[in-house]
Amino acid sequence: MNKDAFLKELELKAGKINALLKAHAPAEEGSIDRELAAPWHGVLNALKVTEAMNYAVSSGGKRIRPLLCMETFELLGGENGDILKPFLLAIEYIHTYSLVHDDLPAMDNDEYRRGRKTTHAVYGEAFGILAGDGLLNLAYETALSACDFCTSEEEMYRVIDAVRTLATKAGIRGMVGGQSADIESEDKTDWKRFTDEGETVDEREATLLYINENKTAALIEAAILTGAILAGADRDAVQRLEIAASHIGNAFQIRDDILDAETDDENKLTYVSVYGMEEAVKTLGELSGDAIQILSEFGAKEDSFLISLISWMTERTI
Ligand code: GRG
Repeated sequence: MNKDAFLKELELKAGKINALLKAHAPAEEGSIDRELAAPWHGVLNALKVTEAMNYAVSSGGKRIRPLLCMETFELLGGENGDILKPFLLAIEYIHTYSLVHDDLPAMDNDEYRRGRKTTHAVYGEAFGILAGDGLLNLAYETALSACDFCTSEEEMYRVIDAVRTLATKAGIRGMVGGQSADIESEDKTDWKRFTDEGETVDEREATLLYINENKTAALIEAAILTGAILAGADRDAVQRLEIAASHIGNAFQIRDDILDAETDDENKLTYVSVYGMEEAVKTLGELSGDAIQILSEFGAKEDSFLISLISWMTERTI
């Protein structure tokens, strides 16, 4: 697919995800939420949290993760799109919550993201925290609503398996674990560890790889794996796709490190600071090539949107 055709298709597909997000945005005013908020309405601004959540979700992300989920579902022959949609929303809610919390003063302390004020910069720190909490819970509430659209017991099991995968990859064995390691690594200056055998090991590489795999790749894995599971992929296929998804996620982070290389403090743990620019570019190409190879085993064509999306993610300049 040539670049122009791809970008046009991307705009169209991301537009569909945006429309879905908009149609399902929690009501800031309106019947159900107003009823829930009624005892406080006019006394406390109980709906401020939904306003902050919607502000965060509607602020123009690329929607890469729901797109990966949708494309994988199609690649694996998924048929019931009604059980897929709740997961497209859930994945973007989790991604958005992670950005909102990452921007908080206690973490990265960023005032701007995607060219707009961050959620806490507009709504205050407490509402930055609460909007993230709200989005995380809404994600699981929404994903489980897929049960309402299951047409068989087997589909019900797929939904449960997909929710479990999402929760694992977003949690301590995934994104939260990676973010925690990233934060712990920030002030670390001595990376040497002495083993019981009396050897000295430098832990910079292992820590970096752990952070990249979990902070960034895990949610991309969740997107691809939930798409495959909902489409009915068997265990072997899911395991193989997990490898491809991990390569894509790690390549995406290396690209991010390359883009940030000029502005980053050189003590910061990044792929470029640990391995150097040349090695970073080489590994990025290998990871993305291996991922595309695996996806092609599942029938993805070289000129398909999915393969173009992966190339774009790993060659991106924004
Ligand atoms: C708070 C538990 C918790 C985790 C935060 C996402 C994250 C983990 C930190 C953000 C910092 C960062 C550079 C993460 C690497 C992954 C990355 C490049 C995220 C941005 O994803 P895009 O480019 O964002 O898909 P858009 O804006 O397009 O949605």
